[in-house]
Amino acid sequence: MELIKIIEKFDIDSTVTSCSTFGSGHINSTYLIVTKSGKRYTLQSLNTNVFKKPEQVMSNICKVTEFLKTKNHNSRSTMNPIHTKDGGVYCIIDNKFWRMYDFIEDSLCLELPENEDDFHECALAFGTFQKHLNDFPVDELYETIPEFHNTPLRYNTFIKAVEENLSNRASLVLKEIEFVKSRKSFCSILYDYNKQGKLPFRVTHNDTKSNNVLLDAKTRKALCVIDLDTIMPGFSVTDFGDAIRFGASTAAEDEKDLNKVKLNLKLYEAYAKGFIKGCGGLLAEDEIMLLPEGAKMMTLECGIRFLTDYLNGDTYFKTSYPEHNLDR
Ligand code: ADP
Ligand code: GN1
Ligand code: MG
Repeated sequence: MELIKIIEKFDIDSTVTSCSTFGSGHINSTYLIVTKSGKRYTLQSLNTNVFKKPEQVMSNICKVTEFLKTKNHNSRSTMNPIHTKDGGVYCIIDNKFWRMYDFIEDSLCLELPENEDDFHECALAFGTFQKHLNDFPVDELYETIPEFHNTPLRYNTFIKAVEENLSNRASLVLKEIEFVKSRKSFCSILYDYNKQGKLPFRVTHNDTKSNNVLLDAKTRKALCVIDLDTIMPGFSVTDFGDAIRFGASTAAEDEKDLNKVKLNLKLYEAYAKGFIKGCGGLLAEDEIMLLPEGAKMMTLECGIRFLTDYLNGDTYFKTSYPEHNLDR
């Protein structure tokens, strides 16, 4: 595909001098664009297999970023969508959906936090994000992926994948299937707390990996929350939990040697402190008590999703080799 044809649709400052693939997300395709003046942008093609109504994703992002700009006065602290020459914020070319953002300069994006201070900063960023969105008019948000963190529903989808066995791989993962099945009752506990009035829905990010937040490259302080496609109503404890799942692990998400995969409790503690601080008094006592359950839930849920995708033949997450989803 000729990227230049796409870039030309956007209202950017000067001629493009280079364009290269960028980042390690599992869903979208990202490119780094450099112009003659030295200004940089990220160009992304949104995965429309995952986001069925991409225009609704952009509507959420525009509303949320405008709202956040009233709270964050540093221009590097909020994502800035670039307009197209005809005044929109996306273009569709050859059935692909494209959008562009200002590249946030002098920033660091960590696959895994290097130390407790880094992770504390990630937590401050996501906690503050939640605090800032506390008075966002939630009715204006579309649910970009319905029931995204509904773990009981994810469990049912998994059982369906086991039964359908589309990839013929079920016999290879009997142990993993049993592991999930034996945790069926755990899957619904957060929804049970919600029904009892102990866990409210809030405006949450829903994809709080440490590579979805940028730190300032010089100070290593929290700078900007990115990857805003899944902002929807959700539980504070799942935002906490997904960050722990990914960032408090002693190894990468797809590490094959399970002896290397442990929960680093020092990182856990640093994140918990930063998140509660960032939320600035927003979290109720019950929510704080449920943070550890959020961490267990998101780890189980994400594992269920990877295993489901493995059973379905790798149709959702990007994979680099056949067993990738299973390793994850
Ligand atoms: P995905 O949904 O595929 O995870 P992201 O929106 O998270 O896509 O972008 C992928 C990567 O690109 C990020 O992890 C980050 O490294 C980088 N990135 C994305 N947007 C920006 C930006 N505006 N400024 C700097 N880096 C960015
Ligand atoms: C995906 O897009 P990315 O890589 O930030 C996924 C998350 C998973 C994560 C697992 C929209 O996030 O839900 O937790 O992979 N995003 C979507 O690494 O499904
Ligand atoms: Mg991402």
